[in-house]
Amino acid sequence: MTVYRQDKIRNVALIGHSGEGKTSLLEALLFKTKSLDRLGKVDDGTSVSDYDQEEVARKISISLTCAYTTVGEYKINFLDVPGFFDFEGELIAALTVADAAIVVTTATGTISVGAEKALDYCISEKIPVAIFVNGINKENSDYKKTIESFKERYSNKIVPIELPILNGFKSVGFVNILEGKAYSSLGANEIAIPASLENDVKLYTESLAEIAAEASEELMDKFFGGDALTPDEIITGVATRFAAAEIIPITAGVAVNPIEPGDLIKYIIGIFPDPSKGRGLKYDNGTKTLKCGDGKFAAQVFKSTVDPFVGKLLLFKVIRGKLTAGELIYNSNREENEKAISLTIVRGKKQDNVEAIYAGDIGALAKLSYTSNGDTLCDPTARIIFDPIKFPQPSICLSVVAVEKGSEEKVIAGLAKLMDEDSSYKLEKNIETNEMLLCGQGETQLDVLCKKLKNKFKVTATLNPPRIAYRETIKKTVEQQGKHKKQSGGHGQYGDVHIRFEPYYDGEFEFQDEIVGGVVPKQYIPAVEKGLRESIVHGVLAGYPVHGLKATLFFGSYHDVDSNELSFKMATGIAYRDGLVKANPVLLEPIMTIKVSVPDAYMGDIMGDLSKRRGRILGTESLEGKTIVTGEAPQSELTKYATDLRSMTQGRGKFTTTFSRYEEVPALLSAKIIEANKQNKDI
Ligand SMILES: Nc1nc2c(ncn2[C@@H]2O[C@H](COP(=O)(O)OP(=O)(O)OP(=O)(O)O)[C@@H](O)[C@H]2O)c(=O)[nH]1
Ligand SMILES: [Mg+2]
Repeated sequence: MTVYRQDKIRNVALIGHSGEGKTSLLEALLFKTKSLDRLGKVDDGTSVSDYDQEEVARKISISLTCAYTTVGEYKINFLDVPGFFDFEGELIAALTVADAAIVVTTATGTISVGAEKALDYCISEKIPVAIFVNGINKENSDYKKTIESFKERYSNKIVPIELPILNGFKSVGFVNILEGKAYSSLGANEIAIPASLENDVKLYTESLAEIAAEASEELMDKFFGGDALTPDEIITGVATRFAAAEIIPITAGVAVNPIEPGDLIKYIIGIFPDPSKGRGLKYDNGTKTLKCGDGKFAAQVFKSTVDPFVGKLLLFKVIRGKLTAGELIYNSNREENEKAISLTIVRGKKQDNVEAIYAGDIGALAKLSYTSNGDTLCDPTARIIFDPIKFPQPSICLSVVAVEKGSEEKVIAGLAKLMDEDSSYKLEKNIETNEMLLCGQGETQLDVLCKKLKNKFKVTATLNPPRIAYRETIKKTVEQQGKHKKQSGGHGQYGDVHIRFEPYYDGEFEFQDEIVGGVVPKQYIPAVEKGLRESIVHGVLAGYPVHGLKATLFFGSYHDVDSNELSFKMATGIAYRDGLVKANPVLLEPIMTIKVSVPDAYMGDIMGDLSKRRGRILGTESLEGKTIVTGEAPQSELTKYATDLRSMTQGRGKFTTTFSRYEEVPALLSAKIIEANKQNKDI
């Protein structure tokens, strides 16, 4: 069996905006390196990476997929990441284990939001990142202008290492600037550098040498001493600076037939860091880092795929030591032993059995009993627990409802299983509205989950806007008698209470006993309080819980024989219903504090939009080149804010909300809510 050692392994995430060619590029690279004998297509549903039923149907990636290829003694693990913003969790998971990333972007001459976000994330996390400018064969594509746009935003970090040779919009070859050589299509033959590119090549070669020189004192001395660096020295220097995330190499090509990925594979092998030079993984709350290397086995699970028949397939990266098939391992998160029965390396949905996986490499395990996504697996005698993967917090919640009666449990169980597949969503019960809420990054993600429920677990669920947890209160003080009297032979029933209902600003509910002279006997007073506590669960307007109510029992009467606890409870209910209606009852709605972070240019739009949502702006501040708008708005106006903010800012905005307080609903709206509630009840 071939053993891939650390210095011969590359873990590369393909990231960027949706639809710019990541999955196609992966296909092209697998084909070029002969891991495939037929080039699949995303559009036909035949690509290695987009194999899931939903991916085929939607023609976009939904899940992070791993696919390896081999080139001589090298093994490259590609992680194809969905670009659609709803699947940001997959990006975070991939970049936790990748040692470098490639942003795939189209040669439109501008920077897409997805490319910008992916680059910004890599820069902030110091992840080595390169750019592949794709689609240079498309009409109106402009490779040079695209480079200029990146340079404008990321200044001198951008370093072209390859130039495409184009005939019109047809790619006929490329110049590998690192080598200073030109090749015909697919690197078939070395050719002369076209005269039209000579100037550019000269310019880029000179700047590359200077960039490489800055990698070490030795190279610096040589370079500034007037000696030219050798191609090997240039590659070493560029590799060092790339691994330190100081430069962003940029290359170009075509990901679909006729493919032309240029020398990307050569760059991955030549200048991309091997896992020992990667960032390693943090543990002990970010205070310590374990770099990839020898020792006793430790691995991080970063992706799980659920199959209702086969079970879970878990992707992991070995950080320390090696894992041998059949070995007993320990899951430090669950504190359980597991056996590595089925050990494989994966290319999309295809798995190849292996005897062992070494530090730095990515593999897959099936048939584990306790392990979930994000867990640490290790040698039982050298326990370690890596910090959890920081999945993004959900920004939208919709109510999920089982379509077929009686299938509620199946829906919940299915969603709970799928959670392992996509750890960036949550399923929670809203006790107040009695709804199951499915919370995630966007409506597409939640919709995909429902489709997966159907495909994988044969159960149908729909998504609705969540019910708002309205409340009711009163604005006026009233005194109300409630009398319950029944005399129908035998024992009768008699209870009579006078209760003062008044607004209460210090809390939800308070009961006070002001009975003097035993007009309501002591033993019945707890029944009155109990009756009130049971009543306030439903208000008199639309049945929402009542808050901010004080009830004082100040008078009443009883009957020696007929009075009992039940009668007083009944009388209390009457007083409550009759009294609250007169006490100017109003609906209250939850008000949220919202913080929206957007590039400055969107500030005006965001503020205007919040005002339209009955919101108010509390302030704005600048933070790291963004404007943070803080405001307040009713929850009912924000249920689909995630979707709206995305379209207002092309995906550049982020927001968080926290509950602030309850406030009275404006009269017109209140009437609508009450009416809608009546309709619902009538159905
Ligand atoms: N003309 C041309 N079309 C391309 C090229 N690369 C990709 N495409 C097409 O662009 C579309 C999207 O490509 P994908 O590979 O699915 O893009 P992606 O980046 O994986 O998209 P997500 O998975 O949604 O993030 C497909 O129809 C491809 O055939 C290219 O170099 N030239
Ligand atoms: Mg894709």
